[in-house]
Amino acid sequence: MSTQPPEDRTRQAVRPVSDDELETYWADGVVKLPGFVSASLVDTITAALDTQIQNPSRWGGTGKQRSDRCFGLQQEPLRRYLLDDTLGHNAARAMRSPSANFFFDHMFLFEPDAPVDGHYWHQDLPYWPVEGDHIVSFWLSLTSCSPESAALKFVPGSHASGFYRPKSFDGSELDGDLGERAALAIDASNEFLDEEPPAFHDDPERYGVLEFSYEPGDAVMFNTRVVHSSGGNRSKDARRLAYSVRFFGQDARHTLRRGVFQDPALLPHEDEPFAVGAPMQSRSWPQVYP
Ligand SMILES: O=C(O)CCC(=O)C(=O)O
Repeated sequence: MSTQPPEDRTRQAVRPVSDDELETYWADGVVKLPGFVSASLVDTITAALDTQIQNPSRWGGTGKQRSDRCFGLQQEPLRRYLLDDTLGHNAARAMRSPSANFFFDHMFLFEPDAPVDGHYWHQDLPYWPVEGDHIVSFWLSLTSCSPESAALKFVPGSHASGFYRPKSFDGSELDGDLGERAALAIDASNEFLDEEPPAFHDDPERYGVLEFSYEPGDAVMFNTRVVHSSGGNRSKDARRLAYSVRFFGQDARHTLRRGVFQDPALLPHEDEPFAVGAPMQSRSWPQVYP
């Protein structure tokens, strides 16, 4: 039996990414990380997320497919995971950045029998008021899932192309009230492709779509520019629960793109400075590595 205090056990419960995994990530913009966190950490995170599901934050959604974000630093067991040394070091290595800051956490729940119409193929970065190459996500599966039960899929190599316009996953209006900072938004129309994302799932072979299955504790590390989606949960009895954490590195900068949704949850606090083009800084985004 381990004699380590619980917080040390948690800290060692995230494994380092291997050099081969990093090579795959750099080439494809995504790599699956089997057994990324220990079974006990899966249990700890799941229990904390279940508490969160009962008490959603102001950013929490409703319905059979819902998400919540930017809450983990306030819950001690999640905070230990999000600020874990090994996780932060993995992020810095993936970003090839001398430092890694925690950016935000994001929970995604599909209740049983929650298919989606089509897929919501998207890239994350254009939804966020951020630009730069040094930004990475770790999506952690807390339940078993397959492509039929909302396992996250990817279009490898798509991080190297332009951006599709951000839009909501379910057709609803995205609520992007930026307050007085809205006036600072810049014209970013040249960043966006003129087309909608293709229905990659209709011809997965043509696009080389990576359709993974995951066990609890498996993760994917992905570039926030890579196109990804889940096809909804067709399982009649099993939910799909996942928890993403995002990090940024040294080249990340604030931006605000005019005319498209920019997530207001991801701006510095009102009492903190904000300027388009300035380095990312906020008390919400602690440096995790070194
Ligand atoms: O879990 C999902 O369904 C979506 C996850 C996602 O898009 C993300 O983590 O960026």
